[in-house]
Amino acid sequence: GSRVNAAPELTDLHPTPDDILGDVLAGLSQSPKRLPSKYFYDRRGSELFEQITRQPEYYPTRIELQLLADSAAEISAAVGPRAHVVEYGSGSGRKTRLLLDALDDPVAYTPIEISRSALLASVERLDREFDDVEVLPVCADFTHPVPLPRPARKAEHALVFFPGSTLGNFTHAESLRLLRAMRETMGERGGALVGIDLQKSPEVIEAAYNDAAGITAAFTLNLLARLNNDIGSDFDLDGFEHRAVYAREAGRIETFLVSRRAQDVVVDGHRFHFDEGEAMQVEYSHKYTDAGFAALVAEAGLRVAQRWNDPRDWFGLRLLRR
Ligand code: AVJ
Repeated sequence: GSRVNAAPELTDLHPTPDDILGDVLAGLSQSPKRLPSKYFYDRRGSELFEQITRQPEYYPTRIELQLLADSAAEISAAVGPRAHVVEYGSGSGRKTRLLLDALDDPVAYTPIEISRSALLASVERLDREFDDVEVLPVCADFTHPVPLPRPARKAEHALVFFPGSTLGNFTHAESLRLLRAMRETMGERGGALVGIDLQKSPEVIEAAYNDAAGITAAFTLNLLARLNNDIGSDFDLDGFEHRAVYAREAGRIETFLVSRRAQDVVVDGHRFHFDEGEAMQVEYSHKYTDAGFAALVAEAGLRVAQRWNDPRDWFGLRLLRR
């Protein structure tokens, strides 16, 4: 942030109730029914997600933080000086802090985050901690084109930062669209630093999405509470339960909200019937192989320029270039 005491100005493109309603009606009209995982992240959802990252079973965050700390010097050398860092889904900003600390004279930081409360809290702290980095926050759904703020000081290149294996929450087609958008943002000389959760024992993966304390279940169910609040739907939170299973062939966690009984839900005057045991799909979390990830980015016109894994090969960081 700047050395003077002005709070960074927020570009607020938060989805409107109509945006949310449109997505929800479209998803509930499909068979099987589905809801977009991006709507997990209201104030409460972002808080619950932070709690998930502290559960003993949820390994990705701990490993990625360690990997960022251990690889800081190599990442900095590979990225080069005076970057404009653009982060997709920045959340609490815990990983950002490590990256900005590692990089050589980063010029600006643009977090793009759908949760306004999480974004405001994280930029307030980062702006105070990094005097020489211009913080340019954008509250937006990063799956839609987002106009990038221009830093006052000229950056040498853009670095897209996409940690957390958030890419894994998207289908193959959606991932390609995102990677191609990142390729545009990067420009000719820029790069992207992407975190990917790697394939491993299904027991380990399933436990991470079914923590014993029930935080992930509360996180999944909060989606319904959030929709009730924001678009006036009448989901009965006691009428659904969390289910997360690892689909080996697809290499992904599939999370569902399962209807405990036959019931109807009304959304903006539209009635949707759920059978007893009907599973509504709410999130994917893809787990990657090295070859699978390299093939995916190649399809988007990118290549893996450098790679870092933890010692057990559970989680990886990949530097992508054109
Ligand atoms: C947001 C991608 C980091 O898919 O692992 C965690 C979200 N959902 N537990 C993931 C999530 C349930 C998470 N990321």
